[in-house]
Amino acid sequence: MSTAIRPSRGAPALHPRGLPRLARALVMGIVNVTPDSFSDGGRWYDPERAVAHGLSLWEEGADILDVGGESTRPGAVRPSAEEELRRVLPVVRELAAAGATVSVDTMRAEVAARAVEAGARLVNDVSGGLADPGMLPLMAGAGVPYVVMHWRGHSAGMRARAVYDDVVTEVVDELRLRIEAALHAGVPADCLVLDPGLGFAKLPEHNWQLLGRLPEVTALGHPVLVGAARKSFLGELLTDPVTGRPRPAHLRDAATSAVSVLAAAQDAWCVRVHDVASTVDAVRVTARWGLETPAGTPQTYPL
Ligand code: PMM
Repeated sequence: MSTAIRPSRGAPALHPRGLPRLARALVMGIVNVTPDSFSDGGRWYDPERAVAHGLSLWEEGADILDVGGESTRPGAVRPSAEEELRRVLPVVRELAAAGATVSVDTMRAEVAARAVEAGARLVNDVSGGLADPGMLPLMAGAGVPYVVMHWRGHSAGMRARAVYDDVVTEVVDELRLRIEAALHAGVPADCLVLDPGLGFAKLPEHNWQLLGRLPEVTALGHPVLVGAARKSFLGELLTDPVTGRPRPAHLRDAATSAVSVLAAAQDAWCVRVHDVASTVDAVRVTARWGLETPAGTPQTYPL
């Protein structure tokens, strides 16, 4: 049988509790309130600008806005908890008050707790509960979905940890351990979302293997989030043949869209991107196409 990618369904089969349900992959728009993120470093650092940026992504059709106050790029210095709270809380509060579905991108239980109080409806923890021992107990009672990403440590030592015999098997095994830890701590199963963690302790070839074998991650039985947005493995792929320079981050959106479409066609639940408007169009096409395949499900939810 051919292993070619083809849209297998009209809608992601799995769906975390309490979040909007659509007949397509959801689109999470990125709102970084940081001075130093690799992809948009400093552009939205001021909370007022971050809110305005979030609202424009919401108008473009984002299903979720992911507000983060800590850059995870290699070598980034961690802000204090106070500084992280100062960055994210006003932005979460205002976007939630405006009616947006807001997610908080944090590894700290305290920040997650305060953000949920301020209206966040999803906690996105790139450390999968490993960075802060308070996170899983918090998520056991927070009543909102929780993204568990594959992670092997803070950004300072990330490259040295990008060592695998078989990256997909190891990421799946390590995610399974995080699921067990979360369930053991009391996090409800229907709140758990998984993420292979593209670029986190992964070399480009590791990211491509994870994408090419995404069904092994979805087979864990939880909704899957894919975050490829403008990451350096795309920049490396699109290296200029004349100058030998990688494609700069702000010119990686078309490549990101291609990843989003292919991930959606492989039943990803959500894609995390900067370029919301064209990604929404792209995942709607993917879902519509999938309705016509033999495995397509009747369309019960909006497209
Ligand atoms: N990547 C970044 C930040 N947060 N969260 C999840 N769940 N998955 C990711 O891949 C992810 C993330 C780093 O990218 P950014 O600096 O553009 O936010």
